[in-house]
Order: sequence, then structure tokens, then C-alpha cells
Amino acid sequence: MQSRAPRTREEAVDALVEVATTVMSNKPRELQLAGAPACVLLYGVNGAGKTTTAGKLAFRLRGEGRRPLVVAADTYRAAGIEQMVIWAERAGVAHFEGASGADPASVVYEGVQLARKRGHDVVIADTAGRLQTQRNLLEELAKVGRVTAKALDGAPYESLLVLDAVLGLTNLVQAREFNKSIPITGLALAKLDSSAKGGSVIAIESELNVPAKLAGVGETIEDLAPFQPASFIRAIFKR
Ligand SMILES: Nc1nc2c(ncn2[C@@H]2O[C@H](COP(=O)(O)OP(=O)(O)O)[C@@H](O)[C@H]2O)c(=O)[nH]1
Ligand SMILES: [Mg+2]
Repeated sequence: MQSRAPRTREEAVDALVEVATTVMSNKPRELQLAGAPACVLLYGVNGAGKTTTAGKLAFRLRGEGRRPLVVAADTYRAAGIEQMVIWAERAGVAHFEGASGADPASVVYEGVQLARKRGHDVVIADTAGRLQTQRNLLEELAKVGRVTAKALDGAPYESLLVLDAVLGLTNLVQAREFNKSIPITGLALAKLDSSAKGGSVIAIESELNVPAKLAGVGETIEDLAPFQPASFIRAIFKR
């Protein structure tokens, strides 16, 4: 850290880059997917990119030789389930969907049992969008988390908060609240291909000590990448 206040714009940017680099260094960014099966749970607000990210991730893991089962637990809307099924088919992976209106925690639980029975090594569960202000829906999400942990008998379980890079500090507010329902193990930052750069992730990583693990960089199935802090910081500060 510089010992004196920056004098020029250049020095100020250098100082910010240094702070961001410190915040983002030494965080484990690999998905923890050991277990039979492991499970990745995606949650966040409506339109953040959960379903798209689930589909892209399934495709990516399948490409790495895994056998994902996608679980459509966005049971509020028939369309929510359908969208997940379409993405699973696009990814060429198996899917399991709850009935419209079913309890999402039960759907995830059944999905994990089915994965075990059929030898899938990873479950990717999509959940309904909800706002960080909707107490009852956050409580429901907490139940999904508890039930998932129980279904997995301590196997690694990734709870990824999906964030829309286009949103600013509201992402930090979301992360704080969602983290109380299900402790976040990683962030999936969608829409990094847009003109927005998702700078709020630095604040979230700093305050909650959680790493961004995935970056959405477009609308096609291949547009998901491991999150790269160095290029992320470079894009924000144009360095
Ligand atoms: N450009 C871009 N669009 C994305 C990305 N991820 C998701 N989207 C779009 O964002 C919208 C909402 O995505 P969706 O996955 O349905 O959000 P959900 O409500 O959280 O499940 C869709 O139009 C997606 O195509 C991304 O990485 N880049
Ligand atoms: Mg969705």
C-alpha cells in the first residue's frame, strides 16, 4: 500500500488496483465438487442469470467428463421449470423437475436421491428468483439449504449466489441478505460481457470473504468461464 495519498489520477487508480488485488488474492475459486454426488445450488433474484448459468455449468462439467443431473426447482412458474429443461437438453445432460408448485426443498432432496441411484456425480439445482426483502421466500431458501445439506451427508455443496453484473451496489445488499439464508460458498457473476463490469464483487469479496468462482460472458451455452480476478480488475480499472 502506498504510504502517502495519491496525487494524480494515475496514482489513485494504482492504489485502487492494489486494494482490489489484495482483496481478491488467495481465495479458493475452484468449485468443490467431490462427493457422490456433489451439488451446486444456484440462487439469487429474478433475471440474474441462474437458469442460464445452470445450463452453461452443466455443459461445461459434461465436457470435463462429469455426469451432471440438472434439477429444476424453480417450481413457482411452469415456465421456470421449462426454461431449465430446455437448457439441460441444450447441454445434453439429464434433468429432473419438480411439479409446478412443489416444495423446492423436496425437489432438490429427490433430485439428490435420484442422482445417487443413477450414478450422477454432480447435481446442479436451479431455484426460483426471489428478492432479498421477501422474508418468507428467504426462509424457504434456507430450508432448501438445510435439506440439501442433509441429503448430501456432508458432501461438498456449492451454494452459488448468481449476480447480474449490470446491477451496482444492490448486489452487495443482496449478498448480505442471501448469505443469511444459505451461506454463500461462491459468486457466479453473469453478464460480464455487457458494458457493466460488476465492480460490486470487490466489495462483496471484501465484506463477506466469499470468492467469485464463475463468470457469465454471453448468452450461449459456452459462455461461462472460471472467474479470473486479474482480468476482472484490469477491465474495471482499464489496466
Ligand atoms: N449477455 C448476457 N446475458 C445473460 C448472461 N447470463 C444470463 N443472461 C440473460 O439474462 C436473462 C435472464 O437469465 P435467466 O438465466 O433466465 O435468469 P434467472 O431468472 O436468474 O434464471 C436471459 O435473457 C439470459 O439470456 C450472460 O452472461 N451474458
Ligand atoms: Mg430462472
